[in-house]
Amino acid sequence: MMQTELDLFNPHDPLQPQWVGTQAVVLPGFALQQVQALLPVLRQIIAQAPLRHMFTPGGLKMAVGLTNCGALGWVSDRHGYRYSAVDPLSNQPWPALPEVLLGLANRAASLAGFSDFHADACLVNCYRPGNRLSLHQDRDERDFDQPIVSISLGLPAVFLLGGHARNAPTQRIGLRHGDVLVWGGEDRLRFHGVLPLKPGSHPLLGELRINLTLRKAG
Ligand code: MD3
Ligand code: FE
Repeated sequence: MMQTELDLFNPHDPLQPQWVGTQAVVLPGFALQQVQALLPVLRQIIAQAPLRHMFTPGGLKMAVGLTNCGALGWVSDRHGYRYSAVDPLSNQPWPALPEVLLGLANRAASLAGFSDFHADACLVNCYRPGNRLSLHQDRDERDFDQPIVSISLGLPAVFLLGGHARNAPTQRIGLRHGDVLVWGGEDRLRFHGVLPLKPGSHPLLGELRINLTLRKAG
């Protein structure tokens, strides 16, 4: 890969895991070798279960577009947040969770010390420039002992990692195309969010950031 002057100032070895919590790790570029296989699979999922803007229980339309694959999919509406076995747009099951994603997520989880991760849900979040995700906890899953694996694709983003209280200080973590994160154990319920996406165009994805989050929801 091409080395630029900027890389000389980057304090992190691009292949070295970065522990950002005792059980939270960023694996820079871990998904890069799978990207060419992931993109057509992702297109197929979105063709079957289109990206949509869900409403929060408070009646606000979410800026981030989303869809799901796997046995369970995360949905939000006036009634609340929950996992559903069917896509409410089609009343059909969500597209299957592809092997290429499961394999990648299991390898990442193992590296982080979670050797028996059994993902049954993958949330696809699609950000456009200006879109943000406000500080929240992921608490809709049944088993908080199972980790969460996330894969970032397309435009870079700044991820906010907070603590166990909403008002705890946050650290900023840059996430780039191909980076994989694993969160588990005591870091599993930390508040987190994404700052507004900066304008830009990614050579493969254009003016988009896609984040895939794999979980065991059921
Ligand atoms: C840290 N997505 O879908 S993924 C979400 O980039 C979500 O789209 C963000 O937060 C995104 O719920 C961040 C990384 C992530 C996921 C779950 C976490 C980080 C986490 C749970 C606890 C702490
Ligand atoms: Fe989250």
